[in-house]
Amino acid sequence: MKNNCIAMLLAGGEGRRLSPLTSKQAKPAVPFGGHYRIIDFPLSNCVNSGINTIGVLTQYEAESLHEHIGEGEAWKLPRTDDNGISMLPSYNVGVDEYLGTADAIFKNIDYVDAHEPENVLILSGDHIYHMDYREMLDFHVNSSTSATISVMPVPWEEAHRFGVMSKDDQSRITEFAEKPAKPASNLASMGIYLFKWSFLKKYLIDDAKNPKSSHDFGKDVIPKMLAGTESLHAFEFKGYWRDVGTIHSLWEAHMDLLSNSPDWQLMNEEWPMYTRDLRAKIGSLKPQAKQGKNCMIHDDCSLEGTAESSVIFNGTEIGRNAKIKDSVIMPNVKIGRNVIIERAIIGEGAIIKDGAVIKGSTSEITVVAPNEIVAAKP
Ligand code: ADQ
Ligand code: ADP
Repeated sequence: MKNNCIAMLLAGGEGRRLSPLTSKQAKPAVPFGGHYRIIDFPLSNCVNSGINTIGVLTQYEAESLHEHIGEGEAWKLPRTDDNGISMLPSYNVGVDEYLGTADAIFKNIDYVDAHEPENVLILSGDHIYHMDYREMLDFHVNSSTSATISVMPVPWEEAHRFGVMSKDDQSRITEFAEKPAKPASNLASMGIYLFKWSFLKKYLIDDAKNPKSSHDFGKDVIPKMLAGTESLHAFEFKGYWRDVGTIHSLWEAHMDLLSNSPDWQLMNEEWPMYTRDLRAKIGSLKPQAKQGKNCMIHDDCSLEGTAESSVIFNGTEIGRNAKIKDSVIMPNVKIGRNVIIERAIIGEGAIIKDGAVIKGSTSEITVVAPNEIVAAKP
């Protein structure tokens, strides 16, 4: 069946910079925002944008994503012959050579072909945002282009973490550099691409034949396209978007949830969020709990101590006289009495014993690994 646009969601990265949160989990499966996982953002965006065919490309710790997504019912997208969420492995088990993001799509050309899409939307599994992809698709179609990259300005000091570019007054991309040491622009690629499938397929096949390529979109495929005859277009996204690939950015994105900014509301009736836990409905997060000042605390946790400026996930227990501040407490964490936690991220299932003190600094957020046991210093 002819399908105008399908999405391919890259969810296989190892997420080394999010270590130790990613030691047993793929980066897109890391908890976010009280009861979600990072991958819920692009998946919910697809559902809300009317994109109902999604291939999820897995690789590193794929099990954690399979467990979360299951058959896709939570997103109302159970797999049928024509649409739904499909889990697609992006490498051959037993072959340990690691290839990049473009290779993951290349290895699934047959899946895309089977849907005969006009356009393919490439998404990342490590971004926090609400975006109506139909606006990008309209821009893409109206510009009669084969390739559109979503872009937004980022702070200059962070530009080196991104692909950065320049564009002309027709929104055509004139220069692109992937993670340059000295960025010439702060207009960043959001790693969200919309391609005419016939155009992308040709470049993927060429790239796969190139032994010098690392088979990555940002490093290899986009620069090759830019050197070709067709122009690439930049679609400027106006909204909240954060790449949460580092511990600091993951922590900051949680603090952004508490800032009550009019530009960014996680709970938005017009843009519902879906996740595996069906209890996760609008309203079940309390922005102000009785013991919590400026906190987001899941209904399903018990708080005997006090919390300030923190996000506390489901299933967490916080003991008497414990003090939590500027922190992210992931699901099912047990925190004992008289514990002090400041500027930290506590991984899922960790146990913090009575009297333990965990403090980050202004420059560094402290992380406790999932399931780690932390005792008080004698
Ligand atoms: P990065 O974020 O560094 O830069 P990278 O982490 O390599 O890109 O990959 C993006 C996504 O693909 C991630 O969600 C990751 O999990 C996943 N992934 C990586 N390798 C994969 C594989 N082999 N199979 C399946 N999934 C895989 C990119 C762009 C930059 C841009 C930033 C914006 O390259 O130009 O600025 O995204 O965040
Ligand atoms: P990070 O940059 O934090 O490591 P990513 O998951 O986005 O997070 O991966 C970035 C790089 O890590 C990739 O470009 C690749 O070089 C390497 N990488 C990702 N997954 C694997 C893997 N399964 N095996 C080896 N290297 C990997």
